[in-house]
Amino acid sequence: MSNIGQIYKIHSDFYYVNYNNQIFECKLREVLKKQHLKVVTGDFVHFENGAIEDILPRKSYISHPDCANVEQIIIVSAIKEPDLDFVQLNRYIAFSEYYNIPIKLCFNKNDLSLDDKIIDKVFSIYEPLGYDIIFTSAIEQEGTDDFKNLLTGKISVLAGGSGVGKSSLINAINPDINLRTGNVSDRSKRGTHTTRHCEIISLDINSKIVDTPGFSNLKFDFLMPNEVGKLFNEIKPLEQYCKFSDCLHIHESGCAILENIENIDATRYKSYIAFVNEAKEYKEHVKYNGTKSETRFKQSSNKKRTVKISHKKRESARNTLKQNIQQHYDKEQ
Ligand SMILES: Nc1nc2c(ncn2[C@@H]2O[C@H](COP(=O)(O)OP(=O)(O)OP(=O)(O)O)[C@@H](O)[C@H]2O)c(=O)[nH]1
Ligand SMILES: [Mg+2]
Ligand SMILES: [Zn+2]
Repeated sequence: MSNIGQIYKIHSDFYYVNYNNQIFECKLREVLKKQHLKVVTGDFVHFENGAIEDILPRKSYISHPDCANVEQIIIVSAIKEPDLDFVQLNRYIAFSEYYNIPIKLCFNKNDLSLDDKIIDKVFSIYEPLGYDIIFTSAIEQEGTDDFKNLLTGKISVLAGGSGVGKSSLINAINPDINLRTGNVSDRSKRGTHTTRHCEIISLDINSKIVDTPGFSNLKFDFLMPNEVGKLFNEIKPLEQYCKFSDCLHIHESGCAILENIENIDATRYKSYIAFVNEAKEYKEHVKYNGTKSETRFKQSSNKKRTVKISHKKRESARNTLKQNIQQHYDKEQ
């Protein structure tokens, strides 16, 4: 009889499975390898005698980095060092929206600079979009109770650029964990992430957090330009009122978004346009090379798995896109 545990960390060919808070080092069964089934951090798996036999259906999946079954994404930004970059933040938000996972926003390093202007700006842009917002300082232990409260009872993942303080925040609420953190100026010389792997950390019986190396190199080169608006909470509800159903909200006549442009924050709209342009490049690439699945994403791996994991009825196009992203990243690794 095999047991069911959760992958808490992967190192090369070794999969570390948490079963009743005991860790088992496992390898993949040949049959899984042959099926090209990819096991990722957060997956629930059947395992026996050091071998992983099967993956259970996923409740959620995100790529870049790969992890499964997280219930919320906490996007961490630094107010300074590195400077707050709204387009980058919007990129993380849009990416998380794509995966349909609830989003919370954490603004860290508020000991370095916290004027009311920044707080007002952050609240005025992101509160109406429905995102919970907290301000923290991992170093001064400010707002860390709010951070802890965000995590209670859930499996969360931390997203955000390198050096914003993700690992430091986890250390701040639980010093026993003592994750490695990096120095920002060293990092820019090295250009590497201090955290290299995804790892699930148990904070208490109900709360788990996945420390990640950030979600690096996110680009909207996997979806069509007219899908980008769905990732923006202020654009999505208006789209139905545009005169043309394929409206990209850039210069079209009868565009409900352009008619309402004064109610949309300029950095949000600028981010939208930037992501549409990335998606346009992707569309051109697809047009030039033939169909999406035959060109950029050649591998057919994970096809079976993706069908199995997507219990929710989703638009078939969206499903195909997700398969494509996963195949794309599988190929890259
Ligand atoms: N002043 C200040 N510095 C902080 C704060 N949080 C983290 N730092 C510093 O920022 C640097 C980066 O912190 P990390 O926790 O390693 O950042 P990270 O987001 O985990 O980075 P990666 O693992 O590379 O993705 C370290 O030097 C920390 O000491 C904070 O609240 N205030
Ligand atoms: Mg880190
Ligand atoms: Zn429009």
